[in-house]
Amino acid sequence: MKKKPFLLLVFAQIILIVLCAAIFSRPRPALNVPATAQTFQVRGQIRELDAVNRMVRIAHEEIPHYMPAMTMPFAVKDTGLLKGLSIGDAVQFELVVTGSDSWISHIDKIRSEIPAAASGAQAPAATESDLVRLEPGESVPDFTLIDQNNRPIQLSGFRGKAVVLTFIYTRCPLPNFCPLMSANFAELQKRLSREYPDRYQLLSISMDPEFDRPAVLKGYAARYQADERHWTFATGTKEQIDFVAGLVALFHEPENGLISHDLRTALIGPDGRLVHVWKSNAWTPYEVQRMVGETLSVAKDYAKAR
Ligand SMILES: [Cu+2]
Repeated sequence: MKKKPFLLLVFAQIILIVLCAAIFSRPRPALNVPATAQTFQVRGQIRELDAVNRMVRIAHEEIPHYMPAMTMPFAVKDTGLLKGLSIGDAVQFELVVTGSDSWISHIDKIRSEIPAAASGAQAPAATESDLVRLEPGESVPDFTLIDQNNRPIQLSGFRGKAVVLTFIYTRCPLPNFCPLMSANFAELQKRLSREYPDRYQLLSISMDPEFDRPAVLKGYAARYQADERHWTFATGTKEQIDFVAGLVALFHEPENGLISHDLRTALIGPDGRLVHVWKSNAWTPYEVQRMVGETLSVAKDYAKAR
């Protein structure tokens, strides 16, 4: 007679344990392919491998209905995928694209690297993207661009504020590149407006000055609810953009209507000196907010001490 409630209790406990296990052991969703994701099978050749930043740069063939043939950095979530691969290898890979992210989920070598003698170049010890022209602490040379209202802006015009600048282009199709930079800046705008109103400036500089004219940037700014008082979108001539990009060694190159590029986000102190450069998309608004706070408090102490 007593057995039944006991069994029920055991049964309930088992269900509870299974439920807990299911909740806590749920695989990180990023590793799964969400139902809404698109996947593409692509062929290409490896140009750069960067396990630290979970990135592989591939010169790839056309991805029908998505992207022309170009050389692009792609994210990998599992760096184990890069094991056994070398620069120069011909590969076949699966690209997953969701509304907010994109990454390589599978990659196979189809032909080993083209020998150095044949390709004429050994894998470079330091790639261009490792080089930052300016070092932290150095004064950032002044530059002039035009903003989304077609008005000239100068870096020196933001003196006294912490400036966070990044590079984007409005037609960028990869959710974890430019769209992520802009989404992160939107979040930064919220955080910094709360913490340090009027002591900061966000600056998104287009890498596509031919297409991204002020009116285009104005529409793009609205999409991210940019507050014009704190967040400027800038364009200019190709030479002007190249100058600013060169300061932080941003790689960017037009390719078949899109732009092959990597990422640079820089923090410049209120004194116009470079504080830090983030070289990938692996930064968070929280991290930048903290560094902005430190920079501003150092500047304040310095002003007091004088
Ligand atoms: Cu982009």
